[in-house]
Amino acid sequence: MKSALDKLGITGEIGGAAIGGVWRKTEGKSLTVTSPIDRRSLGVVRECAPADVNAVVDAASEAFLKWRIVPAPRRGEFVRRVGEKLRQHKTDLGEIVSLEAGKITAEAQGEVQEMIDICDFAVGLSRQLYGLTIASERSGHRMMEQWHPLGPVGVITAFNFPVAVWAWNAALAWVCGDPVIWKPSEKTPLCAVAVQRIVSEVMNEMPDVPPGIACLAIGDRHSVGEPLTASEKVPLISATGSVRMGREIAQVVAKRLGRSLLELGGNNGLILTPTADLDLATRAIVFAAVGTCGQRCTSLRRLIVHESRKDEIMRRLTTIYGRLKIGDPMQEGVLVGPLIDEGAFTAMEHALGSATRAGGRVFGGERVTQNVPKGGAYVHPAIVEITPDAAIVKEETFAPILYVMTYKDFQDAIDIHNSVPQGLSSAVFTGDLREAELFLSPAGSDCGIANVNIGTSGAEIGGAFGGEKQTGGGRESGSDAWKTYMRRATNTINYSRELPLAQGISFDVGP
Ligand code: UN1
Repeated sequence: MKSALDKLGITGEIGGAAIGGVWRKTEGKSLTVTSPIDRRSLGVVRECAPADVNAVVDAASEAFLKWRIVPAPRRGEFVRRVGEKLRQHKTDLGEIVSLEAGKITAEAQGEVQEMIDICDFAVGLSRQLYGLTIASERSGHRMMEQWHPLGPVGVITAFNFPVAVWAWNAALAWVCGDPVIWKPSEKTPLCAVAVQRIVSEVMNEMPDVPPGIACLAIGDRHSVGEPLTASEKVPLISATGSVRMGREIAQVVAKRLGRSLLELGGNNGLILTPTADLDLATRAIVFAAVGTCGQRCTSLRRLIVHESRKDEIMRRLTTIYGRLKIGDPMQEGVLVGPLIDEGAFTAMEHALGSATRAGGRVFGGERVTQNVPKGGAYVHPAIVEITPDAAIVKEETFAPILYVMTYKDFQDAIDIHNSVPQGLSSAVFTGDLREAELFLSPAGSDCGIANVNIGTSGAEIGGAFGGEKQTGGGRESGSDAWKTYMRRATNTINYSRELPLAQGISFDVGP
């Protein structure tokens, strides 16, 4: 039987750059991709050198000149077909996500579903890129705004959502009239290769679509990230990753007065109140804290529980944690796959060490070596009882560590909740309307995502996704996030025979 990798053309040494379906023989170093499941080799990619990136950027810039004048609904037709192809390849692509990112099958399939969903969203959007008409202060005048394509968009994605985050960006960028240049994580380039193959199948069906609207450039921050972010030809850089990475990108892009859309770290909290439905809350907490092995930007990292319910929730959580099935993510029943690599394991160990030194009580967190594939970094998810002022609680560690802290009154809970530098996702579990509304109010959660009786992770694509403070302020995916991918033109049209000036200015230059 052909493997998913074979079916999506991942064999031999793969060139690190593609312009539509045309692969470029790149000049960078060779990258052997291994699976976090067991460190077996999955494929070899020849990375880009900076010159390859420049060639890709030029192709995207050229494609832009054509793509921007294609009617938006026609651009939507391209995205519709991409969505159809993704439906056809969902199982295989999901398998590659599991192999390369270590996600359990259900979550890998869910990630491909997010791609399909955003394609559907974007198809509808392609007929709804609305501007306003605005009352002019001058008679015989009309004012309006139009949204025009912006130009090539550089999309830098992380290993933990190796295909969906690209899709949020690409589907919107394409209907908005922008080519996309994708720099995937070096940890998950084969997912990107597979997606590129799928997209080029659609291009074969639609020869009028310029291939340069879908470009891929594989390589590290020096060979690809830096030339891409520094390029004046790329008006928007959309980047997902660490705060450190975001700071660097923001500065490079700001220096050339480009636009950046940043989706950086989260340190997501959930407030568990006296009236919370504990059955719901327990399930939500476990999914958010251990799902994707704690490697989502939206993973739950801080549980802020009312002191009256701490013992009960700890009892429930430690019982469930004790029976979580950890192991090969592609095996039925497994809920926790591996960490992405040894570096992630070391970071987890460090965080647990700091927590212990700060007086935290740690449950779990050990390495798992029995009944798991050899070579992968498997861990027992950890729960740490700790005080909210411990320095480690303010940091995002990309691993399944849940810090548990208590509060007495709701205002304290909100203060604790907001006392971290990141601001992505948040939740309150309560049956009390006042608490729920306060949490969602201007004086409540300071995050980009605030939920009631739902966990912090697993957001739908229909809402704008992103957060505040060190999370970077960007919004991707649904709602009106599309506006970041376009430029707004304000137009004033004079249909009178006079030339009145705004602000009532008289400027008589004679006949
Ligand atoms: C991320 O971790 O970068 O809300 C994205 C969620 C997913 C996306 C997470 N829909 O958990």
